[in-house]
Amino acid sequence: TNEKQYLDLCQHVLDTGSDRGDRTGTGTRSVFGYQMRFNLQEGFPLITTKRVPFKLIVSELLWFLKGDTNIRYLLLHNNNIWNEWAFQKWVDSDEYDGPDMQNFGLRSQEDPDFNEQYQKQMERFKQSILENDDFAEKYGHLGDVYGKQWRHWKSSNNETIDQIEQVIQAIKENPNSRRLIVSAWNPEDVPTMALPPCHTLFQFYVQDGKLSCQLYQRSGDIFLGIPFNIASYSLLTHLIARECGLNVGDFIHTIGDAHIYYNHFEQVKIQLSRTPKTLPTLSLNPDVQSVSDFEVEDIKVEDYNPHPSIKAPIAV
Ligand code: UFP
Repeated sequence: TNEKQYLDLCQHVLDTGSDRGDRTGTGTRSVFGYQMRFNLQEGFPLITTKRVPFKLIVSELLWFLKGDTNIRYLLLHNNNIWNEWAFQKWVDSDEYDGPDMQNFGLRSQEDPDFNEQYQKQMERFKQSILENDDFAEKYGHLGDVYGKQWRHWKSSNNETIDQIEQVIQAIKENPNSRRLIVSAWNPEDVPTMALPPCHTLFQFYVQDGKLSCQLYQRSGDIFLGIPFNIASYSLLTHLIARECGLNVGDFIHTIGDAHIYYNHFEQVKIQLSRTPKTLPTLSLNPDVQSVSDFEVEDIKVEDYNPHPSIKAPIAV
């Protein structure tokens, strides 16, 4: 089944991975090069052995597809997953007048007193982004993230390339093409990016009226990131298929450095002890055709009855 492939990945890395240091200082067990294939006709691959927050996946993907790079849209949808990156810019600026927020990611996890101060500043930051247009313009933008590379790639003659629009045109006009690619990896931007894109590149393929998508993900946090990423790109495949008048085929997930952080081992073992449930189905508002026109309320999963969520610290 679809979900078994994810559980097999977890087991494979635990059993055969190499223990490696990493950028975050947490330590991981990792393999290099792994592939999973999800048949999207067999249900929507939202993992059921723990609850995965589908709403966050939807608002993040729609944010990318709108070409938006300002976290205000995410905050309006109660989505906090990109906050830290914008917050960093604010606390590094001259305008910031609160307590020292140096290295807030690690300190907020280790020091409860600091965490209280941090949460307070983060609330202040979020309020300002939501209520103050100038502040949102100044500190809400994340720069060269997916929305920019997908929809406003800056070319050398200062024009912008809309890769999503182009790939949709190409799928419609030339479905046999072997060049149906969207790249988020921009070597010119990478040195100055806080988080170089994990989802480096994806490619589409059309056969028998069905659209398949393969993602090359350079780095994958198997416990926290990967279930999110599987659902996000499966949803993207559905949305592009809708606009192109196609059915969905497979989502193929190829991962470079596939790792489990040391402080996720217990959680992974709990998950591996659970029996997967039936996968949910995806329901899209039938009146919406274009990927740019979808709003969060147009996208739902039905019959999602997962095991309870499992908490784990995120490596920053
Ligand atoms: N990561 C994911 N999926 C994502 C995302 C990040 O698994 O969508 F944005 C993880 C992978 C890695 C870390 O553990 O975040 C990024 O660190 P690095 O740039 O060092 O690979």
